[in-house]
Amino acid sequence: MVVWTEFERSTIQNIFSNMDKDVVGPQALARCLIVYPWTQRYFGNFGNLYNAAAILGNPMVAAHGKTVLGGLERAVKNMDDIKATYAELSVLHSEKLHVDPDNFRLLADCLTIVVAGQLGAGFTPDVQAAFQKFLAVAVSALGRQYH
Ligand code: HNI
Repeated sequence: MVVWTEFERSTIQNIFSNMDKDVVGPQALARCLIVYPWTQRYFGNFGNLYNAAAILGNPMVAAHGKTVLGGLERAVKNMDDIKATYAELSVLHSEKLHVDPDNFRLLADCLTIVVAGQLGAGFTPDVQAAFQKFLAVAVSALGRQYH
């Protein structure tokens, strides 16, 4: 089981409660699709992903970015059992969506970069460490049902 310090818990909760999810989720997913273009293959039904401007302006990307953040919020609310919280979501990504689990980390890294941009000087090394630990646990839980 993952052990969280009080600092880690409060940092992660603060980041999520203060973030503007309607901005951060879409930006993180758009960045992932732009920086790692092979991730676009899972979103063939999302319409125009032709270039960075199209991706940033695509309403389906924006909507799905919010969905992903909603998924992460469930993990924040269940920090002591992220594995069980994500069991079904992991099966979905593995068996139905066939998403290569390496991509979870790429999206997590994009989210870190967007959050760092928003927090500016507040994104200290300690804050980064807590946030990335949380994302690593979430990514690992999402990859659990792959075999
Ligand atoms: Ni992901 C659907 C959460 C990473 C491709 N994804 C979801 C849903 C949630 C979710 C929640 C909606 C499930 C449902 O409808 O029941 N995804 C997450 C989280 C992460 C993540 C928390 C990582 C942090 N997903 C990724 C990545 C990819 C991805 C990295 C591909 C590169 N996800 C998808 C696709 C769908 C999806 C594709 C279905 C989208 C649709 O609406 O058709």
